[in-house]
Amino acid sequence: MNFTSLLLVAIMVTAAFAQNHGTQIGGFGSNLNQLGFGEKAKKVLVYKGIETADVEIRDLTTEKTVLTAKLSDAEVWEFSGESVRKADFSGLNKAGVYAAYLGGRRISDNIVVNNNVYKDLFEASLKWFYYQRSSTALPSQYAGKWARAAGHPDTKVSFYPPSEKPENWTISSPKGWYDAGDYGKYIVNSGISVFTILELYEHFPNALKKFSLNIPESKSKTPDILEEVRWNLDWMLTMQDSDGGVYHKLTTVRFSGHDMPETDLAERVVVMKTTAATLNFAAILAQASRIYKPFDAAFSQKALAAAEKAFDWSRKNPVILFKQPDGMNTGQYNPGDETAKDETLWAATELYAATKKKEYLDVVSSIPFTSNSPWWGDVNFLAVYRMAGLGGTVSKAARDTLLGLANFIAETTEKSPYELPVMKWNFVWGSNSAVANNGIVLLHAYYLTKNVKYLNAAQRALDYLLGANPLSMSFVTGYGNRTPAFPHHRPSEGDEITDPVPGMLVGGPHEGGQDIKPNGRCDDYLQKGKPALCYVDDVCSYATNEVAINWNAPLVYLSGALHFLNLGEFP
Ligand code: G3I
Ligand code: 9MR
Repeated sequence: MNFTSLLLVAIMVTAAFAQNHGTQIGGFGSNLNQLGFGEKAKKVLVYKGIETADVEIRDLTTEKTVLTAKLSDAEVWEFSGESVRKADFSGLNKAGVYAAYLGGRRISDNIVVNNNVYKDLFEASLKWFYYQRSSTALPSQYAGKWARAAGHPDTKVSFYPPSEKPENWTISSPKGWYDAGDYGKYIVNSGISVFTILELYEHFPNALKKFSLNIPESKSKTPDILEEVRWNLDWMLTMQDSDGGVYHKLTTVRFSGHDMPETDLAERVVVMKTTAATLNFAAILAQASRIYKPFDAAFSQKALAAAEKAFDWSRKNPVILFKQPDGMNTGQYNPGDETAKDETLWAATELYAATKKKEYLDVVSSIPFTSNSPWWGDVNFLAVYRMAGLGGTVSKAARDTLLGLANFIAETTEKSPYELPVMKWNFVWGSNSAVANNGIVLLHAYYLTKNVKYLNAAQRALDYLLGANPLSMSFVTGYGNRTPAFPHHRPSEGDEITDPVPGMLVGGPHEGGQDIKPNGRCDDYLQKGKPALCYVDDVCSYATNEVAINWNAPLVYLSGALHFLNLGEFP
């Protein structure tokens, strides 16, 4: 092969690499929230250099130094192996655009300070759920340049394996949100996702009644956030069998190609009913029956009846775990969830909140609260949130549990060299959602106590997601200075648009490496012992760079709550 051919091959290989790899290069040498801060918020930057001078914060309009801050002593952050120093410049509380300097050299991205700094992010993170709608076209009037045709009508869905149902058995199960980067619809993952968004509405109803998402239902009397969630609730209701049990998921038998929804024409199927799915369903429909009552009384009644029927089914079928049928490879939402005690507790709290029936309180009292931030496989803490707000003896136990975990997370944050609410066990598949959920625990504690230490630590959770991390990147598509360009998200890959759909939180770093295949496209991005660095901005990395409804929901909550708190609202 002559030189010219060799050069051509080298150029092509480089281009291919660049086409699918985001190469994140840090900003000016420090890491901080790339969107900025509310005026009264906690403000921290993390720096890796060794200079001893003070950090100067300069107003970029006047070029004057408005504040100086000392850098802490260097400490090693165990999750990245970096030696870092931090500077707290929370005294900067005047709206404006600033930057940090050290010894006359600029060391930070722009630092935007104003009380509306998270509005667009919150709106985009919530609007993303509209982009995840199945069974409908997304016209440009609502979807802008990410408009697309309808996919997956799901009006004739079969059962899998087919041998377990009569021939030609089908159900109609339209609507609902695609789970993530794939086109599956999963009840278990809908549970915590819907809860989290509805919890934000319950905490800031007045602000959210006025918040438009520019969706087809925006002209109705029902708040847009509730109209968007309704798209998934309507689907969830179609997944309940006549006996009250709920099918675990609706997907194709195998994951589809990375194309647009309207091109994915493979047979769609539902699979076995499970206890976890049925209890997630019961909890969510009970919660929805309370929230939608002022807007749609008939739906509220239907939701509550379905929830009670689902709970009854679960009492007769207490441990039916999902088992992936032979030949199927789509998402499972199990293993990882081998008990239904947490779902039973959560469903009972929501049914108690909706009905005040003693039979549900008796179940709640029979299952202990546990102190783990919630995720799809452990929803015990969602029961803690619900009961903490209800009053009574059980509520006291819930509040104690909530504050116990919040104190641990806040103390971890204060001791962390990065001043982050991040623990070793958070570095799992979907680590960014674990950090976001830590932030939600902290905000619930802030609401209960008004102790600003919880608010400050919650701010650091959002800071981490938006740039205060060793990769010096914002993990949200389109929001920040260095953001994911190649998320594992079929519509973003399949459309002819360079920019990925905006407002999506990618899963984030962890050492699992489940997407690394020998000689595969997803070359080895792992850095052993440094989980905070194990991430690659490449479509191949579904273990670090996919997006999911249970990851965006806590971002919606965290960015929305901090936005409304910045505006002076309080639950
Ligand atoms: O529960 C164990 C824990 O005990 C253990 O210490 C830990 C470390 O090994 O693993 C934990 O199990 C993990 C489980 O998530 C719970 O965190 C599994 O290893 C891990 O493989 C599993 O990953 C899940 C992944 O699907 C694969 O099943 C993710 O949580 C889940 O978010 C992801 O969900 C997928 C859907 O199936 C399909 N749609 C896309 C979506 C996002 O990638
Ligand atoms: O796209 C799928 C993603 O949603 C899942 O989280 C992931 C793990 O279950 O699987 C992805 O699908 C891949 C499959 O697992 C293996 N062949 C390549 C598929 C596309 O990346």
